[in-house]
Amino acid sequence: MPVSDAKILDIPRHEDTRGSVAFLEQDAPLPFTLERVYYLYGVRDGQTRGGHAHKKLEQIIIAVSGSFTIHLDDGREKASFVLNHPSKGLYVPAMTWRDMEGFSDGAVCLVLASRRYEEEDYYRDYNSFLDQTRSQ
Ligand code: T46
Repeated sequence: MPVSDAKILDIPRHEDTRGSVAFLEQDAPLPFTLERVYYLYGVRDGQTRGGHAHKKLEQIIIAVSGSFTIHLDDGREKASFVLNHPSKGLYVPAMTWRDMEGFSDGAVCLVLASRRYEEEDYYRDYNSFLDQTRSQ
């Protein structure tokens, strides 16, 4: 899928003097059926995550605390996003290589995913990923 399909979603929320609550429901704005939730935390200064693409998995990635940068690559075009607010989610389509860096101290990266964990869904070798994208 083209990296231009990646986009920042505004997560609906309610704010009042007590604070805020943000919520995602099917189609509002979740664009896929939710199959898995996972989160990254305790990522140390200077560490990177990602370094792979998924064949079929779609995701929404949210910085529920702190900030980090995601670099996306569809084999032709690249785009980078800074996530730094819990009211913003980044939709990442399938067949998108991602590298994540610049995690702030205490950052928590929440991921809503369209599929369960399957190692067979991963491209972990960038050249294999490129070969596949260029043959499509
Ligand atoms: C992404 C970023 C934000 C599991 O066993 N189950 C799971 O649900 C997950 C997500 C991971 N794992 C195992 C597989 C690996 O041995 O945990 C290890 C590290 O996971 P991964 O290689 O997926 O690398 P991350 O954690 O940097 O990336 C994950 C997502 O896979 C990825 O799509 O965008 O979080």
